[in-house]
Amino acid sequence: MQSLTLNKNVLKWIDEVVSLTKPEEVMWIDGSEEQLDKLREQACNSGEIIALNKERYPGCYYHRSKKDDVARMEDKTFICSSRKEDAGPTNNWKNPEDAYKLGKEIFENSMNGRTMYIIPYSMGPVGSPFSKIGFEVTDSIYVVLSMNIMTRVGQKVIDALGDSNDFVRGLHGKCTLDINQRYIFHFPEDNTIWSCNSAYGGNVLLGKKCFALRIASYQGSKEGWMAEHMLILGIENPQGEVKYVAAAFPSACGKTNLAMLIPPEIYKKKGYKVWTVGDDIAWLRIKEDGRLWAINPEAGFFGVAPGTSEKSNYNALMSTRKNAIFTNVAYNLDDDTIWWEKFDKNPPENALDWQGNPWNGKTSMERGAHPNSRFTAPAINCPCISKEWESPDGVPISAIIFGGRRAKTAPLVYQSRNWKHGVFVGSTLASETTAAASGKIGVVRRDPMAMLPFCGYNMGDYFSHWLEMGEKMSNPPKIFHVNWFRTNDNSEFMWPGYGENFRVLEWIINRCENKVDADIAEIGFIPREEDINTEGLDIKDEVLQELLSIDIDSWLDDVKSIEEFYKKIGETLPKELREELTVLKCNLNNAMEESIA
Ligand code: OXD
Ligand code: MN
Repeated sequence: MQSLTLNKNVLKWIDEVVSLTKPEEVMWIDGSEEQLDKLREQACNSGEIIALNKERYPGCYYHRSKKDDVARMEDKTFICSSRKEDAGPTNNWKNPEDAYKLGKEIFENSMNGRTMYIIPYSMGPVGSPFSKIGFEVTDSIYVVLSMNIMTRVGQKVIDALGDSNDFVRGLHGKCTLDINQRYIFHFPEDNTIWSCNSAYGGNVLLGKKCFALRIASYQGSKEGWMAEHMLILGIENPQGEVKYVAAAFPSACGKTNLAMLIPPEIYKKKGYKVWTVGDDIAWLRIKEDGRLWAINPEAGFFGVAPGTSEKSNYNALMSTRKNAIFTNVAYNLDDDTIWWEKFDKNPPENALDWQGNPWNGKTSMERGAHPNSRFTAPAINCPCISKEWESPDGVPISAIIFGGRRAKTAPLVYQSRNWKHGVFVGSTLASETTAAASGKIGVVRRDPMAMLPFCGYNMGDYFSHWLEMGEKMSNPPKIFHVNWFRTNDNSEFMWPGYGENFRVLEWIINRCENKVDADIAEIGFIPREEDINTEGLDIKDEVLQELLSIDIDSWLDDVKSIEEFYKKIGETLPKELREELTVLKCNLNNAMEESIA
């Protein structure tokens, strides 16, 4: 097939990849529906995907990956910088020479008898000053079809690239899917990603975590911008003004739910609305107005299926009703539809489970869908998608929100004193494991800015970059921390969560607009009770009081755990953050002494 480009940099690299992997055929993905339709048909014929019920799920397909290939594999993920210290203490590191050598051994002849697909894609709207271009070479049609949902693909991307050498070179091969030979290598200094022996989205849709977070965070540090693991949403008030916030949460804290939140009835009646710009990744740049602006570099959602229902996240569910791909969920043989745990109360009786075994959802004790089964859905399907979601200029960010799952320590919401303190709050972000996940409640895992698995360089240098970005902004976003997961003595959640989180967002926006005062506490600004609107919410005053309270003892414990974590970061930890830790410790010790006196 004719190459889609005359770009010598691209062609030279493709030649190298072809002579390494030796595919039988090479196909350039031009992004046309005609070409994609042929690939869909071919993948249906080979059994790689199954077409779902055309009336109920038009344009949707079902896919399964291997039993041992169902999640991101952090122990197989490497940052291959020339110097080990540039990968830092939180990443696995491999010397680039060794990684290329090992990769070449695995990829050699691996596409014999297969077709190699070359996918030109843009992260961000094509041509936006925020956007970046990548190529993914793959031997999987599933990857082609999924990349076509998650990114902008095809000839228009090639045209935007012109003869530039500024593109990320991604090589993916299924090889033999051998878990022992599975690697996800990132070469930040070469704009290169190699992923082999996996077919699971998080490891093989190279535009997402590999490029848009790991490589892009490195690029951002060199070029003066930021790539963050953040949702972006807009909050519209009854006057029609929209304010945007970006929010970072570690996994299992409800990021997609917050991104697509439906405000409580009393707010809806008044005319408040929430608009989704993105649910997972934000690329942020400072503009001439001294503010931070953000785009969502993706074009789709790669969401966790189980737990998604009309009740828990109507907007996410509706996003999957056409042109979506479902992976590792249960397949209903009676009507060619899909099902997962908590989808509804009516599991299919004549189905296949996520491994393809016969499964009766009414009688089986086994799960139908894998806990990390996924949907890949076009963002444009989302009923609350923002009209700015593809704006090449991005949206201005009023607030950055960090959040974790903390049973006791963190209050419902607090505001940092300033940017530097906010960076401290983000750098110490943590979440606790739940009983369901580990059998042990309250094991704190530090996940700075929710970027622990995704920061493509040294975490201490990443913190410095955050501080430098703050220095450059005349009007930086205010930084907040939220915690929807505080529990009472009976281990019950005290805050209702979901749509009711809108009440906290309202306080955050009011703070950004200087509309409400707050109390200054040891850890930052805490809302006054009367400033959290509880109209229409069944919550007792003393519960709200407790939700906003600070338990000095558990904060002092937290300080110890932060000290440990900072020790691990080592000498690249910026001194500003050490100072913030000292301030926090002093504030807490003073409070403790006062309470004893
Ligand atoms: C994701 C993740 O899949 O953070 O978005 O793991
Ligand atoms: Mn994520």
